[in-house]
Amino acid sequence: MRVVENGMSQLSLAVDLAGLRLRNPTLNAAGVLGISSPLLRRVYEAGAGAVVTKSIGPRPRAGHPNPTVSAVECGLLNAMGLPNPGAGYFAEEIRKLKDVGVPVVASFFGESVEAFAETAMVLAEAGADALELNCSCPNVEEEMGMLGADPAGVERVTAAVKGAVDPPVFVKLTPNVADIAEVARAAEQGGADAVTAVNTLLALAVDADLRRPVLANVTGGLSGPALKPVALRCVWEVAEAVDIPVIGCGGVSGWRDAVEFLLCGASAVEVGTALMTKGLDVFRDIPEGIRGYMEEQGFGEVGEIVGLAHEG
Ligand code: RRO
Repeated sequence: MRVVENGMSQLSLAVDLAGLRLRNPTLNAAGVLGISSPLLRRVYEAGAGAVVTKSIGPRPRAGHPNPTVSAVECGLLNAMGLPNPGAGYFAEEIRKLKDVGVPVVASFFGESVEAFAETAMVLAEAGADALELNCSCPNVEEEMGMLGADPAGVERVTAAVKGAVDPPVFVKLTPNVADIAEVARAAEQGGADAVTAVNTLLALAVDADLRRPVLANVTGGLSGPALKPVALRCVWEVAEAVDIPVIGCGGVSGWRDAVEFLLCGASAVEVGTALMTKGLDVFRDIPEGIRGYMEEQGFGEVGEIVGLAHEG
């Protein structure tokens, strides 16, 4: 309900994500503009509620050979292959962001339960306000496997990370499973403070002239507008399955998309591919658009919209 004081309506865009207070419900998605402190600082200064780093592993990793990205109908295909400078190096980038007051969500991965926990500890020690456990990258090697498709594995890794660090832990889920609700429940069971739904959808592009797949890795992850209806369905199912907050991700490019995710049960949204097509202005436009929607519809707080499409 909107509070009216001295004739002025008090409308708040602030949200609480498992104890992490954001000035508005937008973040960048992991992997987009997240590889250095100056870039992430720009994301925050453009208006994001908090910033999310590129997924960081225990040690430096080169990633897959080129081509690693391809524009496809209504989206983007990537097989970056988890390139990152390693947690030891990136800890310093997090410290620089904390020195200037930027709320940081550190996305991370490991190739074993121990590596997940150790990487999380390094990033938490550096001052990350929250951690996003990435068990859902579609571009991992066979031997690493897709942890996010194994509910028992997700529960085990989440519990190990929760036992190792203090900041809230968000678990990022993959849409590449038959039952995403089951994996979300496993994350909650392991102690996750929130879940992010979703990572990219496993996909492929082929070049008719070359008669070969476009990406050197053959398959990649699909993001952007093509992913949005899948992501909305995932957020819907996850929101019905768990009691922890859900962060929506997948094809958010304008305020209307963001509102749709909130209505399906997301407490905040991550924006990825749209940052490449529309630029940093999305972090001004989306909060402004949500504010306009709230004014028009008579809402005082973002939380009042969350999950409304499930009612009635
Ligand atoms: O680096 C990547 O290839 C990558 C990652 Br870690 C991820 O989580 N999602 C994605 O689409 N690409």
